[in-house]
Amino acid sequence: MKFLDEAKVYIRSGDGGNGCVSFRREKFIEFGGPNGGDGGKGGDVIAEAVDGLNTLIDYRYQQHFFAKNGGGGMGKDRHGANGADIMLKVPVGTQIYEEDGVTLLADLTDRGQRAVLARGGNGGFGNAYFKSSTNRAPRRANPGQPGEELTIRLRLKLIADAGIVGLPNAGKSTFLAAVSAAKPKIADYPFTTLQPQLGVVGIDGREFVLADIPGLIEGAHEGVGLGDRFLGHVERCRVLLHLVDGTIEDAGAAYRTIRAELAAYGNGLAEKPEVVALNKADALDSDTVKQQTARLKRAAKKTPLVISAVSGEGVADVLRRLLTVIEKARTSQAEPASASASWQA
Ligand SMILES: Nc1nc2c(ncn2[C@@H]2O[C@H](COP(=O)(O)OP(=O)(O)OP(=O)(O)O)[C@@H](O)[C@H]2O)c(=O)[nH]1
Ligand SMILES: [Mg+2]
Repeated sequence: MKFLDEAKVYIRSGDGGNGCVSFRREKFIEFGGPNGGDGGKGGDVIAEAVDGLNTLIDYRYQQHFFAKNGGGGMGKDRHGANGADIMLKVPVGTQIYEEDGVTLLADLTDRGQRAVLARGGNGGFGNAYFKSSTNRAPRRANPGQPGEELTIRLRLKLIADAGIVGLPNAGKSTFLAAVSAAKPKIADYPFTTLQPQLGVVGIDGREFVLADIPGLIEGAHEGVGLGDRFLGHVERCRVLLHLVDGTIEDAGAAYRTIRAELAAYGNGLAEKPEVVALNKADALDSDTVKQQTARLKRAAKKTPLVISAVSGEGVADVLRRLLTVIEKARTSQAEPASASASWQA
């Protein structure tokens, strides 16, 4: 299945049904009085985060979603039927923006979480409603209120606990494949990975989700290479794993390149906790390991772990470090009321 993480969708909620003007007319009953019913409410357009979806590909094929209009009120005090809602099923982690792509309407981070995106119009009152002591035969009824229409943008930001960043060929996908059941494509040319991949990692009886994203290169924030658009998928991670290929010339320079891109992207990525690892140790002699570690340490201002995604050396240490940060974040997160709470249906 193709991966798609952005979609533009046009939605319209239902109009309310009109109120009805009607009078009771029966043989032998004088002054039967008004009996026009109210119109029904128009349907809402609602988004819901569901399990089992991990792309927005469905929205490539259908981009228009209309809820049903409410039915008109009728005589004999009959209320119009309410219009049916329409439900947009989206993967967990989907953010919904206004057309400008900046104003956030809803952030659906939990399974089952819902947001009403467009409210159906209320039905109009029928003439029975306007009956009073001074006007016992009102001839007016309200029209239904119109629904809302708007264009929205859906943006999927995968929910992973940890994300791997690094230059192309650093061994990110190899690492993911080594520690999880994920089967990303691995090859010795840059930009093997074209789409983010997720894997579930088990360590010390605990689990977390690790994301592998396409490699970054200098200028990614200006669109060079695959650009930095996939960085959105590590925005929600609690910790980054920064992999540096030990076989390249200068591990320190590679590190700085990626850090510069993270800083240029913004959104808090540069401030995230980071575990730094020098990869491909199996292919290096001990002098080179020492040199590269020293360069990397100078650049990162902390001692990197030395690992090999191929031989497995040091990999468990990396996972434990990641897990420590993740667990700490999990326990300290006393679930502050989410900013989008008012949008939940
Ligand atoms: N010797 C050795 N080779 C490795 C190691 N890890 C990865 N490689 C090799 O490095 C090459 C690139 O690995 P990938 O895992 O595809 O790298 P990537 O970072 O995912 O690259 P992109 O998806 O292009 O960004 C492959 O040929 C791997 O076999 C390692 O620990 N030791
Ligand atoms: Mg890859």
